[in-house]
Amino acid sequence: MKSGFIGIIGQPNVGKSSLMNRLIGEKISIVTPKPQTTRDAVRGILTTDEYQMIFVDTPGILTPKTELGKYMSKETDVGAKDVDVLVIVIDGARRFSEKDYAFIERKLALRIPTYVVVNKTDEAKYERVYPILSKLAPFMTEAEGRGVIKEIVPTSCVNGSNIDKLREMLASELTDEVMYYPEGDLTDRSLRFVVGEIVREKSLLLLQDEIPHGIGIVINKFEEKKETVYVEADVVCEKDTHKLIIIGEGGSMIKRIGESSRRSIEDRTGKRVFLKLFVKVREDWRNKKNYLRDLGYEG
Ligand SMILES: Nc1nc2c(ncn2[C@@H]2O[C@H](COP(=O)(O)OP(=O)(O)O)[C@@H](O)[C@H]2O)c(=O)[nH]1
Ligand SMILES: [Mg+2]
Repeated sequence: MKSGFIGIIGQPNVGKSSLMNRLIGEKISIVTPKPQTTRDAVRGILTTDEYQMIFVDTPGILTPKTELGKYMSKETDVGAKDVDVLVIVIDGARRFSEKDYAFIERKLALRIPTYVVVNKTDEAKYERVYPILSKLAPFMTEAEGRGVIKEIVPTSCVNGSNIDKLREMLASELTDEVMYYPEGDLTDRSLRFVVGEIVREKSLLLLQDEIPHGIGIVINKFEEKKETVYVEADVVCEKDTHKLIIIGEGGSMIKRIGESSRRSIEDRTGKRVFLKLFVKVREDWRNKKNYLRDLGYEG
């Protein structure tokens, strides 16, 4: 039985969370088309008879503009440190920039076994992916001051292409001989945290573009019983106008967010879920330490 930690890093929106979910075969991290969906380093755990892989999904590289941004940036660093293997994810459908190149070079200097995943191959034409591969080619050979990319793996989280192959490669890198988590654990996070993430995901998916980045969820009441889960949560936003939009006409929007969240939590737990949502305004909460703490973004 082998085990180890695998950090998943890269730019926002390239599919890091989707990749972790695919590798584990369960939805652990929330996924939306919007950048900066992931705010915390979330561990996803895959245990088989042969190994235990602990993936660390991260918010991704960003230049922090708010206190929340600083927190997210720290969480990304956490996910890239003290891991046994690094997976750098690139969006194959987007242009590969000098910044991407420099980022990979810096990570190779850490001399952690590194795999580069070129994701979204279902969307990316070969003409797009090829220049990326040729830019990465120099990293396949030794140079001073850095390690080499062990393998470049084109993947798709939509059709599952090369996911099994990548999982096998990563399994071959595991060297620890400890079970870090009990069999059956899918994440290091509590159900309470997961519920907050689900409500945030449904809010991001259902709301228009300008609001999502300013949304946070505070769980005020959480009672899990044998057959039921009872939750009361605040959907926190930054402006009165946002509050009106989140509530929607006659409460229609918050009702949709609530119903869609409830279904998702029921799927996850197999229990009957009672969910009450309240919309609150906290001006500029992303820059206020005490609000950030209430929202769970601490440290
Ligand atoms: N077409 C396509 N879309 C993908 C793929 N992987 C992820 N996505 C989409 O890309 C967006 C961002 O994904 P997410 O996993 O949240 O990216 P993250 O910010 O890097 O964690 C979502 O809309 C996903 O559905 C893929 O392989 N192909
Ligand atoms: Mg993510």
